[in-house]
Formats: sequence, structure tokens, C-alpha cells
Amino acid sequence: MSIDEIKISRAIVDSYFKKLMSNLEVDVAIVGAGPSGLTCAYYLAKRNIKVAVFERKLSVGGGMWGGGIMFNEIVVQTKAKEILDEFGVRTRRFEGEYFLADSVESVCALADKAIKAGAKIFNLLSVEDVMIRTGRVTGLVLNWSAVEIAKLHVDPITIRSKFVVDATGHAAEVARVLEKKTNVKLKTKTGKTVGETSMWAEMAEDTIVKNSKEFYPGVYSSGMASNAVFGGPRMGPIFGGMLLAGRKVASDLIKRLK
Ligand code: 48F
Repeated sequence: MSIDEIKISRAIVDSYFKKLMSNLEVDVAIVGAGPSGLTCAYYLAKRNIKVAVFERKLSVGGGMWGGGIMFNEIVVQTKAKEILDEFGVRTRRFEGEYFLADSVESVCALADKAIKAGAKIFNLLSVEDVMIRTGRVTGLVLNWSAVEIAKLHVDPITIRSKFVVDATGHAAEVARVLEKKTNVKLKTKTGKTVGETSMWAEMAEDTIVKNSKEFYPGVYSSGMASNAVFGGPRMGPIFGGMLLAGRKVASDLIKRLK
């Protein structure tokens, strides 16, 4: 077989173009491919909901790769272990209710299952703004991360979605942009992003799931972003809350969409 470089280029351009075109309107647009965004994407896609995930970085997985201080092991508690089981991630009991998993295996499995279930992941794209119509978020404003990093003056493109999920981690970027640009009132106790508080793993693991909910019409937070939006502590390298939050948001959205 002769290999033609232009044919390779044509294959990539044609295929990516079709993928992007078919995701300009989706049911759920998830911002951030960390553990909670990927988990949410998997449970939605599994129910045939059209879901696209937009990730700023080259790699998916957010803060999961590095475990704790770059020791690439993560801890989950019993109630989240069943989610890792569903993803086919091997766990080992450390003591009692504490289970260990390899962080690299975990990220790979979350991404693999989400993609195989039908979620489309777009890496290297940053969400820089939202679209709002009549008091509701109706889509996202996207630009290449390379444009953002190089601070180039290039206009973005937009996608429409029935729901948006802010799974951007500590930065809660969707909530922050909404607050900064539109001065709307969020469904929090202050009407603004409340902010994350200092480490308290037990409390954080509980509140993160409760806080993973709609914070403005059409937008949910999932994972660490939720404690930044509604207020709650951080938890360090225990990841059960991220998985449970992603599943919970997916389950809420499935009810809203059906
Ligand atoms: O930070 P991240 O892993 O969020 P998460 O799923 O999990 C949090 C844990 O990793 C850890 C923790 C556990 O104890 O506290 O921090 O809640 O993943 C967030 C992803 O969102 C991407 C970012 O690159 C990362 O991969 N992201 C953030 N802002 C944007 C974005 C944006 N504006 N556009 C696109 N992607």
C-alpha cells in the first residue's frame, strides 16, 4: 500500500469536521474532563443522551492522574467503589471502608467507558463564556486553548445545549464567568459563588454530592466546582465524591430530559 500524506490529512480534517458539526447542538455539554465530568458523561451517554465534553488540556483526567502529591494512587470509600467496579477499575481494600486504585488506570477507564458509551470528548477547547436567553443558559462559547494561551485576538464559536455541567474543578469557571459577565443571581445562599474552604475530607465528600446540582437555570455543577459554587471544603486525594457527584448530576439530568 502506498501512503499518501494528503489522504491522511483529508481523513483527519473530514472526520473532525463531521464530529464537530454533529455536536454543535447537544442535550448536555460538560465543561471539564476530570473525574466528575467523565463520570457524568458516561452515565448520560449510557442512557442515549447526546453529550459532549469540552476539555481545555491535551489530556483528560483533570487532577486524578497525580493521586496525592504525585503518588499515583487514589482512595475511594465503599459507596463509590461500586462506580469504579462499573468502570472495570481494579480496587484493593486498604483498611475497612478505604479502597485504593491506580490513578492512571482510573483515568483511562473513565475516559474509555465514557467514549464507548457514546460521549464525544473535545480536548484542546476552552469554554470562555456561556450563552444566555431569557434567564437560562442555553449553550457555550468555545475557543482553542492555544488561542487562549497565546492570547490571540480570535473570535470563538458557540454550541447550543439543553443543559450545561460545570465540571471545571476548583476554578468553577462556568459559574465565575456567569457571575462576572452577567451579574445574575445564582441559586446559592449569597446569590454569588460562595467559595471553597479548607481541607475537611469527611465533610467535603458529603457536601460535594449535595452541592452537585443546578446553580442557575440550565447549569449544574459537578465535582469540586460544586463546593466552590455553593461553599464547602476541599478533600484532597479521596475521589469517591467526584464519582458520586458525576453520577448524581447525570441521574438528575436524565429525569429533566426524559
Ligand atoms: O480539576 P478536575 O479534576 O475536577 P473534578 O472532576 O475533580 C477534582 C479532583 O481532580 C481534585 C480533587 C479531589 O479531591 O479535589 O481536584 O471536580 O478537572 C477539571 C477539568 O476541567 C478542565 C481542566 O483542564 C480539568 O481537566 N477545565 C477547567 N476549566 C475549563 C476546563 C474551561 N474553561 N474549559 C474547558 N475545560
